[in-house]
Amino acid sequence: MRFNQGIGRALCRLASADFLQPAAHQRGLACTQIAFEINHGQRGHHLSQCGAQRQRGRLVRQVIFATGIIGRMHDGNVLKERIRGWGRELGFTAVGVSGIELSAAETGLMDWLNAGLHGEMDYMAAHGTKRSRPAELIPGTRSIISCRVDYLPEIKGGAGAAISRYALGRDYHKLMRNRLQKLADRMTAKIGNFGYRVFVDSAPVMEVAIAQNASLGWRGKHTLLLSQTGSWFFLGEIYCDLPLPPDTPITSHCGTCTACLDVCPTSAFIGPYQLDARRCISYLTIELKSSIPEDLRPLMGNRIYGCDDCQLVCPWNRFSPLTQEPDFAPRHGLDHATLVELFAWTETEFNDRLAGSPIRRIGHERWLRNIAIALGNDAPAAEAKAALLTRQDHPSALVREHVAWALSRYPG
Ligand code: B12
Ligand code: SF4
Ligand code: SF4
Repeated sequence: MRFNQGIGRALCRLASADFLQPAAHQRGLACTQIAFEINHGQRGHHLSQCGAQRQRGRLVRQVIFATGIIGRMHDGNVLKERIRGWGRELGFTAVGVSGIELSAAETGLMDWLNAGLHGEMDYMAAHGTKRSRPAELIPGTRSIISCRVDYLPEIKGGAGAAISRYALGRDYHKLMRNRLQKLADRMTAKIGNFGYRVFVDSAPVMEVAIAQNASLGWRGKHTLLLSQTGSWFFLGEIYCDLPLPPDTPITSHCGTCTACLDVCPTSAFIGPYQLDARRCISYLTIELKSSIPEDLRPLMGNRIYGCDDCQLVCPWNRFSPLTQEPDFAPRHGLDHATLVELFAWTETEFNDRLAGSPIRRIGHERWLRNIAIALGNDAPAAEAKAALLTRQDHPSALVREHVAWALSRYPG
């Protein structure tokens, strides 16, 4: 990545682009002159050079005009608003700007890692301080553009398998990455080359802390980012070398509410804002590769991929908009499928049907492991027991162990 050009070039191109040009021309001032002067802090020098070649009255008008532009642009606020607008046009539901100072989040991250609350998610500890120091990850980073995409789909629901809402449709990584790239391309087209990198989830990036700084919401006690239009959204970022002015963080609106902490089926919260990931059903069903601790299995109920409970109970999610993204609409009836149906999928069916879904990443073996637990938690039924029996000699020891546990919960 080239991180060698600053906001100067950006404003220069922006000034000579669509929205400033007419105004500049009306006043008989070449907009590139304004931009150059703004860019490189050589205000007096350039204006006096230009002015020396002009009438005194003309110079005064130029200075007044340029001062107005400087007032509007010198801290990048105009550019930031343009970026926000382009982001909205591309389908982001919110766009904000954060600086790169994340020292408070770094302390929280280190405490969390030192306490071992990340369990087997070694990638969370693998990058030293790069995760909390954006300029160590990407040298030259000066600002971060944080973007939100809403994912709440309309669902049929039912008494079957519970799959978290974010995973009912297509994987969001591709959509988010493409859209962030389009925003970066739009910025390049409007302001010229600048240094940037786009990130979605998997990179060592503190997405929630960044989005919080970028005013996209406040941190809910469940640790997720929350806004007055709920928390059913994904986050993605553009790290860039433009010194954009950061937005002002929003104050918390959790008040005395503790609904998310109280509802958690596995008591995964140590306290407000502190999650022991090792107990979270999202971790157990998605991240954990090995056997699921026996004491937690009965608490998982019918949740076979992720968990939405701490969000479902949040009062702010009553105001959540449904997603406008066709990609996030449920596929293959995942929003109302029965456990028995899903347990019957062969590995080929699993891979074919879940192509493009985030669920595919856990593989068929863990899929069966998770469903076996849910069948073990279900009210005993002949059909469910018969389904479990079909897998009791499965080649995978992991599957066999969970099937045996589930069968042990059936009478007789
Ligand atoms: C690892 C991870 C997980 C882990 C751990 C979650 C966690 N809370 O840490 C597991 C697998 C459990 C998980 C689950 C889920 N995840 Co997740 N996850 C991540 C990931 C990759 C990193 C998060 C992280 O840095 N954790 C490390 C710890 C240290 O961070 P933390 O909890 O934020 O800790 C801070 C607080 O404790 C704070 N703190 C401590 N004390 C105090 C006190 C006060 C007063 C305050 C304000 C703060 C505070 O300091 C710490 C540092 O900032 C991010 C993507 C990313 N790259 O950021 C997605 C991400 C957070 N996950 C996301 C989602 C959607 C989920 C699930 C909803 C999925 C699901 N339905 O199953 C669940 C929700 C569970 C939950 N309640 O958090 C989204 C959240 C979007 C949003 N609206 O915020 C993200 C941002 C992915 C994305 N790109 O959109 N996830
Ligand atoms: S996702 Fe579920 S298990 Fe994880 S913290 Fe929230 S309520 Fe608890
Ligand atoms: S449920 Fe209550 S405490 Fe939890 S995030 Fe929502 S408002 Fe905050």
